[in-house]
Amino acid sequence: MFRFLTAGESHGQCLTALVEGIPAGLKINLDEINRQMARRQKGYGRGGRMSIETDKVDILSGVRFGETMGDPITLRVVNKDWENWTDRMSVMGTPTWTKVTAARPGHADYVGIKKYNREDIRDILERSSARETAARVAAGAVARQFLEACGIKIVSHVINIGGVKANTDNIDYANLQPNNSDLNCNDAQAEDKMREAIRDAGQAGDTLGGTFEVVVQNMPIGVGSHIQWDKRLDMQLAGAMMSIQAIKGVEIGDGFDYANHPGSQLHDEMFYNEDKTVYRKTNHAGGIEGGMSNGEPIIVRACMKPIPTLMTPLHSIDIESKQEVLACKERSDVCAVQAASVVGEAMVALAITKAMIDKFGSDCMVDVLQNLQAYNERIKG
Ligand code: EPS
Repeated sequence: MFRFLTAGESHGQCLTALVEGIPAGLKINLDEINRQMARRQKGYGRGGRMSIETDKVDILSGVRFGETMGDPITLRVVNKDWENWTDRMSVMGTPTWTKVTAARPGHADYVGIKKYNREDIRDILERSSARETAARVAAGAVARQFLEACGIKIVSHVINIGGVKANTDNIDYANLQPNNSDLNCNDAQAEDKMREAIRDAGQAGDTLGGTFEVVVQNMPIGVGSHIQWDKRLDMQLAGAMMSIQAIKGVEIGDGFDYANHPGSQLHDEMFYNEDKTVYRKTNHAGGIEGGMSNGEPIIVRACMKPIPTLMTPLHSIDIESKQEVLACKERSDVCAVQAASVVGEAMVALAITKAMIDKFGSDCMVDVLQNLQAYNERIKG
């Protein structure tokens, strides 16, 4: 059993992730966790908050002398900005600050206020903020270290920002490498145009969304299962990806394009090579058949909507007076698609880790790796 939870508000004291089920005996590299944290922060189009924070993880439990013990792992990311918000975000005392009452269309503001019976939109926006994804990236960075010990790698790339599309012909998904640019796009020409589009949107007080792909390489065959709806790996991946703030669409492999062609053109034909291995020449299925990994790279695509906090605000209502007003302006980002691609990697890592642990066990790394090796031996050919 593997699971994780996060806690914390955007301008509260810290964000926390509690990760349970990582086997004992996994070596943890804290610098590598913090490298993932820095990747989430660096995208072109991020707002002022990113220059305040340098997200670093403190490990508070579950790791001793650099190795997991099988205990729940607690990860903490301190919000440096908290110091500037103690008046508005104090744990005790009486509020002295004016309430936020102008709901932003597209945000959790209005529904959250109704559902939770609150009077200040801040009680909703603090937790619905995508700042929470810092805790997910921390948890995902631990999951990635587990997956790497099993030989599995996860990479991502951005393929569309605000309608500017990268060239995605002939991508070698099995060998796709991490990209360290500020938009995580492998097409340098398109990336320049994306930067231009973000700059223009920022100047107009507007925001931009986009699309990215997360790829899982060297995935063993048969993780996930066809036997029950909630054991299907594609269901677990789609749910994990859809849970990221502002994600509105998820596809696996050819996804919605399956609707446009006959079956004869879309199912990945099977061949047998001299090494007595079954192989495919195509990967329309995105590495999953019947809810199970089929050994091809897993390809998950997600679409992020433009962030709803606009510096040229949209028409809305004041939740207190019911007057028509312009939506509130909170400091925010013009475009966070690069950050979402890093968060997407983390969520995919967490979903794959759960499915791997369901299959190969979670007590200790020695058992997991032996189980994996014995299984790979049995299914050869
Ligand atoms: C974010 C921190 C936030 C926003 C953004 C993500 O910082 P602040 O609200 O202090 O500027 O930049 O949050 C949102 C996009 C949102 O919808 O709330 C972060 O650390 O990623």
